[in-house]
Amino acid sequence: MKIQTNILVVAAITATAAAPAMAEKWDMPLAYSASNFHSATAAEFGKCVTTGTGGDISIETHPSGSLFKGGDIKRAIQTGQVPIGERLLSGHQNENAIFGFDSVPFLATSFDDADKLWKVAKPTLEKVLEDQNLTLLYSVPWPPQGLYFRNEVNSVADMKGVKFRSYNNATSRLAELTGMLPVTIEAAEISQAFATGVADSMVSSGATGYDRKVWESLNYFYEVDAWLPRNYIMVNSDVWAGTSDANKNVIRGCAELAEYAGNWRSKEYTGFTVQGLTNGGMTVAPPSDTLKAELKAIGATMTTEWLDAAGADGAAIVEAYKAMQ
Ligand code: PCA
Repeated sequence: MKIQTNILVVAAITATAAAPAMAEKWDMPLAYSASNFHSATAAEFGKCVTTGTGGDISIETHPSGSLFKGGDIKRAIQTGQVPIGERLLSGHQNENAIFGFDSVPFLATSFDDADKLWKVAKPTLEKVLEDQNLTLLYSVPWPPQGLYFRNEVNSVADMKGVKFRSYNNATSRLAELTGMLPVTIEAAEISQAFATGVADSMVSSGATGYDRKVWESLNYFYEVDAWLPRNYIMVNSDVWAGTSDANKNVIRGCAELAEYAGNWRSKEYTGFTVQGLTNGGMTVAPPSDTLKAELKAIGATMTTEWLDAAGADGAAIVEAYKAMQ
């Protein structure tokens, strides 16, 4: 019995030695600049995987949309052009409303609430992604979204006709409902868009305004705290199925660390970057009571519209989230 076991062990060792794992390089496209905290988190995740797998899988990140632009990253992963990548979750709201659970105005407006919403939405989202040949690895929220303008705005009437940079369906809809003119522009290109007058406003985090130095063109940031949209990291499911269990474990471990570190960075970065906007010369203020009330009403309209589009799955997410409050 003893001898047989030893033979098996030797055979197993020989088999491993005879077929060493092929080292693979995974290119990982990112839409945002290298200086952005999501990109810094992804770079560390990449290093963690490279080290943890002993170089079996080495991940190289490509920030600023240099390999694929934000809008093309998910498709590139689905079709196997790249094995892994990061994208703004709500960027796919036009495919399936579920992707927009994080951009429902005023549903979850703090990090704690965004975390609760994430926990209840995650299983549904994982299923939607799995049907698209994608496996979810981790997700990190952006800081709360506020409104940027070139000129002072105290009510929705002041927004009429303003050119507005949007980044997903919800932001385009917000522009429509406030009488603004939406134009979709990737974060990597907004400094240029504001400098040349292609857009004069946007809804985004202090982090993105800071990264893109928007004080060079814009003058006002209103802390509306409309929602906290998320980025997520996905891997092609065929590539995932072909990955050894040992390497999968390493990747899952690195993903958990990255999610934790990314959340922490996002929180820390909120105050730091909003201060950075002030230092850059911008007026940072809460919205006027009028604007606040008008935005709440628009938010209610958008919530109804999202629930209509997201059907039973969307309603279940919102109900489960409200039950946690
Ligand atoms: N920054 C990204 C998405 C949300 C955010 O805070 C952007 O503006 O594109």
